[in-house]
Amino acid sequence: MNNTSSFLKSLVDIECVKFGDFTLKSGKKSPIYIDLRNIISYPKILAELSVFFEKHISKEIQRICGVPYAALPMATAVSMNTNLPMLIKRKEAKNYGTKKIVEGEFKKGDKVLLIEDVITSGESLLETINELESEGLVIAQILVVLDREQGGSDRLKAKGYQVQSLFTISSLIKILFDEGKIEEKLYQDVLNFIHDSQITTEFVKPKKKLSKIHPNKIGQQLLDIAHIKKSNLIASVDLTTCNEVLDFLSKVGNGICAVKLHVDIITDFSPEFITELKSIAQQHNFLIIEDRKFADIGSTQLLQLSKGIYAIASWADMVTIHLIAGEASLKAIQDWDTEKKPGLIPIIEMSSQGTLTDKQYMENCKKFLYKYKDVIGGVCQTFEMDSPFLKFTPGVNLASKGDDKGQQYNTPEFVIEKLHSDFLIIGRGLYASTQPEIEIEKYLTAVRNCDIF
Ligand code: S5P
Repeated sequence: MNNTSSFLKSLVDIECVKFGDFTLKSGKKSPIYIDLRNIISYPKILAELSVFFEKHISKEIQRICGVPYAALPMATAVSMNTNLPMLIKRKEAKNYGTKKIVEGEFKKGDKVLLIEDVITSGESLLETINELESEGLVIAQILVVLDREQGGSDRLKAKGYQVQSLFTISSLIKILFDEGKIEEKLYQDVLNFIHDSQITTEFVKPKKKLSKIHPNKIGQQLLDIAHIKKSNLIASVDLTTCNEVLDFLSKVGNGICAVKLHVDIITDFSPEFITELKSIAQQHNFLIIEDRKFADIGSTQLLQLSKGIYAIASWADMVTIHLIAGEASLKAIQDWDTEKKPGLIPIIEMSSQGTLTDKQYMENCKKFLYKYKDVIGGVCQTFEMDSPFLKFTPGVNLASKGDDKGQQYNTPEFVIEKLHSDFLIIGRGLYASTQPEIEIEKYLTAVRNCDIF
């Protein structure tokens, strides 16, 4: 028996891997149960595990960090054997003294090996990655003891992280079966279980095509443009002078179906800017979204839409709106009897780290969101919009995973194939490029390869 087989058999012996009839948290039945926490009661086995890890550690690694809690003793063992210093990421920042989230010595740019016990959805790994990265650390390698093969590694891959696992469930049970430790029926049951228990959240659902029909006139216009131009890209232009905005749009206009502005950050705004903007939009055939994120009582919102130097409703095809003020604030716009009214794109779920738009918030939005015909769709990440409402997703970037101010990015492929978004909102990925006219082609290729048109 080789080292791998004897190690895996010992995991069964110490009941870190159990077979039977288990009911998971989700209510689903499982023939296998894995909990590697018990390994701390068997120091010899923990030491053996450390040797498996050590074989894979890349030379550039400067720090080791375990995802709390199960992987902390594993990281400690590896650290002691390799003499690589360890870091601990706290579950919560201390609310006294230094308020540190990462304990141990490090400097920005240090290359970290992240160690995890089991990967299922990849959620806790992602959380740890975000926190370490926001401290300036670089995730150079991720090693996991066991991959449950339920889609977690793919999810991380889509975000640009390669997960290396020492073992997978299927390799584990194959070895146990070959060694006569489990019967063929159990072997098959576990394989079927893996097959049937792919994570059915945001990232493992079938592909969808961009719809062609929308009940709202502006929604329909947006879909028509997207299909004609074979582009579901919305350029978010957070530039601060009229010329910069217009110049940028003249470079990317042919590749986008809409532009999203924050008009209030333009330092030299004048009504002429709007005239020129509309002319470029017409020339290149794209719509205009003002990302005003209204978030007030209904009557104030109507004033904000129609008055002031921006008079947004007079030129924006669509506007964004928070639903924090409740249903009445949406209804006020719906009931507003005016000649020109923009389509509404409520913000249901934000892309930023630590956003308060949790599941409960989204469920509350859902209770009234679909009742209003001015609503075209919503800004969201994992939240699934009911058809025919359209899903708009910001936080898209081909080259970056986030910034140091809370933004979190996904790749275009991930956003379309795993989050099932209809429209991708891209800001710095385009406007911060020195050659946006070349950069947009990369985004267009990425979305066209997803086969949604
Ligand atoms: O959750 C959100 C909602 C929005 S509208 N997260 C976001 O980033 N946005 C906006 O999308 C944000 O205000 C910015 O204008 C754009 C993203 O820009 P980027 O440079 O980070 O791509």
